[in-house]
Amino acid sequence: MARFAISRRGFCASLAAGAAFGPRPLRAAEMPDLMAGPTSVQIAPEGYGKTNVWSYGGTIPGTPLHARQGERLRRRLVNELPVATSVHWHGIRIDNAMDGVAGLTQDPVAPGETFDYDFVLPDAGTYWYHAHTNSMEQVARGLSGPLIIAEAASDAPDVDRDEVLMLDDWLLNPEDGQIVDNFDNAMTLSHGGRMGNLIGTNAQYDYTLPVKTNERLRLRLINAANARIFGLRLEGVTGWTIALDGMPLEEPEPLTGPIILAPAQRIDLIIDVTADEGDTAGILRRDDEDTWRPQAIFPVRGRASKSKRAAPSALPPNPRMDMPNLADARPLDMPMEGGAMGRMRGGRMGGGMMGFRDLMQAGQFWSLAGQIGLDETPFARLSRGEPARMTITNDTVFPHAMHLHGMHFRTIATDGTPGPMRDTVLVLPNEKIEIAFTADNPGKWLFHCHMLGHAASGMTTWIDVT
Ligand SMILES: [Cu+2]
Repeated sequence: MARFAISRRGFCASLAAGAAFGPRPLRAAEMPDLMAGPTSVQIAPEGYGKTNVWSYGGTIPGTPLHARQGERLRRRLVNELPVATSVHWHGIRIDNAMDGVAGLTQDPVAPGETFDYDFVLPDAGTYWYHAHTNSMEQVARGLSGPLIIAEAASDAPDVDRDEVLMLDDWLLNPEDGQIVDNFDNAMTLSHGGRMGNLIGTNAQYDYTLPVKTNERLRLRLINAANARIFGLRLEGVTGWTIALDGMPLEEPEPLTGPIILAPAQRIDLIIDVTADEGDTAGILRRDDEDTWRPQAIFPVRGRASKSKRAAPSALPPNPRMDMPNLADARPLDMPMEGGAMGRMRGGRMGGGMMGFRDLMQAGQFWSLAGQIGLDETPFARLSRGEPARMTITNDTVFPHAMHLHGMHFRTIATDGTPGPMRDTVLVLPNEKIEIAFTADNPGKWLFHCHMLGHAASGMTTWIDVT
C-alpha cells in the first residue's frame, strides 16, 4: 500500500533544514514516482493473450493511491508513454496549478519528461485519478487509478473490509483481444460515446470477491468507463449509501432501488452480507437487453463471527459542505446542444461562428451554452466566495455526465431542496437540472461532459474564479 514514508511535520522540517544550504532535489521518499507507460495485462477471457494498455504503475487499474485526510499527496509523474500526458485528480478540491488539465492549468508533459504533483487533500472519501491530455484515448487505453482518502482513524466506519471496485469497459478487437484504436470515430463521438464490448470490475470480467454471512463491507464503486452508465443492483446483502462522489451523506440511505453510476461518479456503500454460506451474493448490471448480468460475484464462504449489526452511522462530514447561499447566487444558463438527431445549427468556435456542417468536418458535434470546445473566454467569471446556480438544459437526445473541477456542487430540486454534494451529475435527454455551488476555490476550472468523446468533440468549457 502506497503510504507516505515521511510525516508532514518531518517534511516541513527537512525543507527548512535544506533551505539554509539552498534548494536541493526532493528525495524519492518525499516525491514517489508515478510511472505512466505502456504495459500488457490479461483482461480478455481465457484463450486470448495479454492486451497492450497504457497504465500507471504497470497495473490495471493503476496503482491505488492511499492517503489520509489533511495530508499532502506528492507524486512525480514520469512519462514513459509515446505521447504527452498529464494527471487529473478527480474530485479533489485541489490547488488549481495541480489540477492536471493540459492547456488550461499546465503544459502537457512530453514523453521522457516529469511533472511534480504536490497538493493538500482536504476531504476524505473515494476519488480517482486519470489522464487529462487527450483523455478520450488515454483513459480508454487504461490511464486511471483509485485515489482513496481515509477519514481520521477515530472517524472511520466499523467494517470488516474496505474494497475498491473500479468499473470499466474495454473496446477490444474480438480477433486479437487488442484495444480498438478508432478513438475519434465520428459515429461514437456524435452518439452515446465509446462503449466497450468487455465489461469488468478491477479489470476482471469475472471479478469475484469471497465474503462471509453477516460480514460488513465498505464498497467503493468508481465508474472509470469512457461513456458507459452503469445500472446496478445488489443481491444477497442489505446496504446503505454513505457517500457520493467522495462526499458523505448526512445520513446513510438504505439501498432500495437500482444504483445509477454515470462515468466518473463514485458511490460508497456499506453492505451486510445476508446470503447464507454456499450461496452467492453480488452486484448485478443491467445490460442493453434489459437483463441483469454479474458485475461482481460474492461467493459466500463461511460465517463472520459477529451477528447482524445495527444500521451504520453517517461518515463525519468533510469541511466546507455548507449549503450555497441560493438567495444571492449568480444565475448561470447552460444549454447543451448537438449530437446525432439533435437540433444544433452551429455555434461559436475559435472566436467565430461555425455551421453544423463545418463543425462536423472538424469532428465537433456538441456545444455548451453555444460554445464548441475550450475558448479563451470562460463560460463564467466568478468572484472567490461567490455563490452560483447553474441551470443545465439537455437539448440533446443523449445523456451527459457533467463534471465541475475544483469544487463540488449540489443539485437543487424544483421545490428548492438541495441534494447531496457531487462533482459529476447525470443529465438525461431533455432534462433540465439546477446545480448550485460556492465558488470558494480560485483558479481556472474545467466544466465538461465526462463522456470523454463528447468532451473532445465540443462539450468542454471553463469557469474562472478570481
Ligand atoms: Cu456528454
